Amino acid sequence: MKSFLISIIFFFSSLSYAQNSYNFFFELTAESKENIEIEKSNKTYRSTSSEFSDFINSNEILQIEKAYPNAVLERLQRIYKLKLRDSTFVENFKNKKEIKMISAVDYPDLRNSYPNDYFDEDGNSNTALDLIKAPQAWQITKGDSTIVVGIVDRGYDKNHEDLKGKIVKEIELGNKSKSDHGTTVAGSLAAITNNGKGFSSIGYHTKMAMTTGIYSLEKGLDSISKIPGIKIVNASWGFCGSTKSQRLKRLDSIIEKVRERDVLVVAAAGNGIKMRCTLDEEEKVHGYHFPASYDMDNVISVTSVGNKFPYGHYTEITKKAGWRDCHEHHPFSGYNIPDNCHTHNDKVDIAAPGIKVNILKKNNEYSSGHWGTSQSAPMVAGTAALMLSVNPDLTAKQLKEILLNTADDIYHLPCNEKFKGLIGKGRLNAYRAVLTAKCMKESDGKLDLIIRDAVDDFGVEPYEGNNYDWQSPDIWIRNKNDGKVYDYEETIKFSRKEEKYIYVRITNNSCKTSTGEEEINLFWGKSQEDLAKTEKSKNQTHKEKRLLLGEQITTEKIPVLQPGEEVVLEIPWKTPNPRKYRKTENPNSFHLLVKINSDQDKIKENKNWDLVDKVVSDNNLAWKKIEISRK
Ligand SMILES: [Ca+2]
Ligand SMILES: [Ca+2]
Ligand SMILES: [Ca+2]
Repeated sequence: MKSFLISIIFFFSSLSYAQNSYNFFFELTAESKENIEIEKSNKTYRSTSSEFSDFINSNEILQIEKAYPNAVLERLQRIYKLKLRDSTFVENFKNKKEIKMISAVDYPDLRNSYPNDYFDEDGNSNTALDLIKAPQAWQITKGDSTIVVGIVDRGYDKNHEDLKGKIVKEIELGNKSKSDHGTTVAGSLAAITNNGKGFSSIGYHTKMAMTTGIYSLEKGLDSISKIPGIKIVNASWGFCGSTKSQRLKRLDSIIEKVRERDVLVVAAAGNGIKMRCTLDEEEKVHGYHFPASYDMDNVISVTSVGNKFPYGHYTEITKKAGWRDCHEHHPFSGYNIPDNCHTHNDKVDIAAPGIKVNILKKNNEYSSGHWGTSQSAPMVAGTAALMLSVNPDLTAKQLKEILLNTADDIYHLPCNEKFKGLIGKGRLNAYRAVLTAKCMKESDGKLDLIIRDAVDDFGVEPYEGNNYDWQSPDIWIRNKNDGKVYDYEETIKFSRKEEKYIYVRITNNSCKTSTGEEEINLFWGKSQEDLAKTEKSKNQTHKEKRLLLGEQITTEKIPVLQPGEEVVLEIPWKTPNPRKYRKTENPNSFHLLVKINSDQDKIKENKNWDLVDKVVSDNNLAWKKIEISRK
């Protein structure tokens, strides 16, 4: 009874301690590492630099220690773990010249590897560009300023600070229009990126040409597709088809000429009922909208998906739970009809974010809550421009085929089940499309499968981002087997009877298709040190005080993966019981490690390396800290 009481007291005291501390990692600069060695003496911290000693002790520090004491890699030796009583003191560390970077454990600092206009004022990333994997695509190419995408529209703000110099040619047709629609479309396609203003755009360095004025838009399509060098035209407009319509007949003959010129037309599918095209009420299918709905090799019809909310997030506006990949109702698309969405029908080819997206508006203004397939189409057109920058020989037909064949299937999401076959091949995956385009032109013939250490790990070895805790976004754990829908972890509630589910995402980051013989090893360890021992002694478990501190969970085959393709593996796991670890420092904390084994993509070995050295040095290894609660 007595020992039971003591452990209860210990539990509560450690809990209150945890509530009053804030954890950070900081990295000393390479120069200052020579002069600063931090160690504890009595209750204060000492550094070889007395000025630095005074500084650290003035910040109510609870603890400083080397984050990876056994690491061999020089950079890892400069990283310290810091525990502060008051989080506001972190500002002092940010300003210190000896400190290269400081970041909180759960707040990844991505500013070094992303464009400087990728984040809003609150530090939130551009979720639409996250979703289409734009940052990964930009690792392959940021586009080419000699590639010009045509836009057929009415009017735009040529002096907008985030567009200036981007529109290299303008064709005026008819009288001037007051429309601002072209500003929004051009911004979504290729707003100036990494200029510290406004937003980033998928097209990055891509340039544009635009037709403006009050005129027939189909005439604009004809004019712009004649410009030598233009191989992609964006049409964020359209009209309903009727075989009797003179206007459609005119467009029929123009689109035929555009095809002969080998120009790709990326067209908005339409904004649902508001477009007033005939709707099949029974089937809930929208009527055809042109040019989007032409069944041609050089025309792509683009509808929308959301980009913003995690699945199950209820929004007051739609009175529904939505998700970033859902083609879903929104209240603006027309006339309060509950099931109305942006246009979906059997002519739609692909979907891209078009709900709650960022746009440019005239007079240097911006908006972050915009909707419309007018914004979805330019994301596809901008991706096509990146593809041309790595493979200028691609035809319109090839561009379309690659974009469709590399799209991510989103029909398995419950919110999209009712749209089966009506929102195209899936959601745009810019990374996979651009990589595939590049691989058609050149390949080094080497396989490279990856699992990421952090969101800003693009497979480059070693990983040198600022996410010091290596919180892999490619490993997550769920209480139920729903992890292919919800790709983030939750706190696991221990159960004696039920298995929990680990999810592991593997991506083929090379031009070589994998064989299907590659596999993963999955380990768990109580602490990072336990994990290191478990990994080293292969399949053997080791015991201390009759406690299991880690073991291999499973070995699993990786299916054949095409360039840029990913797979999510689902692994059931009977978790350890955290109650058995109640006398350890962090009873609920456990670690998972994934190792990719492949004859063609071998893990780098160095006998001096600790596990942490190996994890950052090789993209075949990643780990994740997880929590298992007692009930
Ligand atoms: Ca910008
Ligand atoms: Ca690899
Ligand atoms: Ca790694």
